[in-house]
Amino acid sequence: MSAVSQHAHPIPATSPEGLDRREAALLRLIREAGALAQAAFAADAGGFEMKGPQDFLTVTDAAVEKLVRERLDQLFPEDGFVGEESGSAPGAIVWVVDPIDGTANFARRIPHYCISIALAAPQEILLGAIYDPVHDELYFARKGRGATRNGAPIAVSGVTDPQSACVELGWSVRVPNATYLDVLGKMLDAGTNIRRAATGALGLAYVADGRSDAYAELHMHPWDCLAGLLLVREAGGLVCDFLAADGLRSGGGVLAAAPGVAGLMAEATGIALNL
Ligand code: LIP
Repeated sequence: MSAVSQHAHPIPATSPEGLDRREAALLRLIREAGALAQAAFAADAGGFEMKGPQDFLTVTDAAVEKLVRERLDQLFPEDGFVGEESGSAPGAIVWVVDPIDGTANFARRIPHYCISIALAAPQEILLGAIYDPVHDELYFARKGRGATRNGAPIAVSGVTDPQSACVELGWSVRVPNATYLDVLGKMLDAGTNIRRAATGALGLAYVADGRSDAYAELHMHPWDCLAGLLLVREAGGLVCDFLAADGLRSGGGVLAAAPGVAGLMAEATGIALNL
C-alpha cells in the first residue's frame, strides 16, 4: 500500500463511516475471492509446490492474494497490508490476509478451506471475515457489533462438560512434537474429543458458530487467526490477546473457547484467555 496517496479518503479509516466503507468492501471482495478459489478448485488448476516441510503453496494462493491486495490498494491506499504470500506494507491500520487457509487440503483436493481477511489496528482487531466457498458460508464480525454467518447472528456453544466437548488442536512443524503431544494428552485426559482439520481460520469460525467448543494452536501466523479471534470474541467466547504479544509481526499461541470449557483449555495449553 502506498504510504502517502493523493487518493487517500478524507474520512478517518477507524471512524464509523470509515469502517462502514471497509466492511462493505470486505464483504464483496471476500466473496469474489472465494469464487476465484472455488473455480480453481473445481478445475483442479495448477498443482502445488512446497515452501518447506508440510508447507504447501498453490497457484491459487498467489492468484487470490493478488486479487485481494490490488483491490484493497485501489480502494484504501492509505491502509497497510500483511499477506501470507506477498509480504507486508505499513499502515496505521492493516489488512491481514490468508488467501487460502487450509492450503494442504486445497492442494490435495480436500474440499475444506477458506479465505480469511481481517482489518487490525496495533492493539485491536476491527473487522474479520472468513469465507468457505465450498459451502457458501460467510462469517463476519465487526468489533462491538456481534458475529454472523450469512447475515444471521451466531454464538459460541453452552457446553460445560469436557466429556461432551469437542475441541480442535491445530498443528504445524513450528512446534516441537513433544510439546504438541503434551498438550494433546492433557486435552484427552480431560475427556474432550479432539479434531484437526488443517484450517485454523475455519476452526475458529466453528467455535464462534457453536459447532466446536474451542480452538487451540501453539503457534499461528496472524493471517490464520485474526479474523477468527474477533468472530469468537463477538460471538460470546473468550480469546487470547494475540496482538499484545507482538502477534502481528511474530505470530504466537492461540486459544479461543466457549466459556464452559475456557478454564480447562487454558490449563491444558498454558495460553491465557484475557479478552
Ligand atoms: C494452516 C493454518 C492451520 C495450521 C496449518 C496451516 P495455511 O494455514 O490455518 O491452523 O494448523 O499447519 O498453517 O498454511 O493453510 O494457510
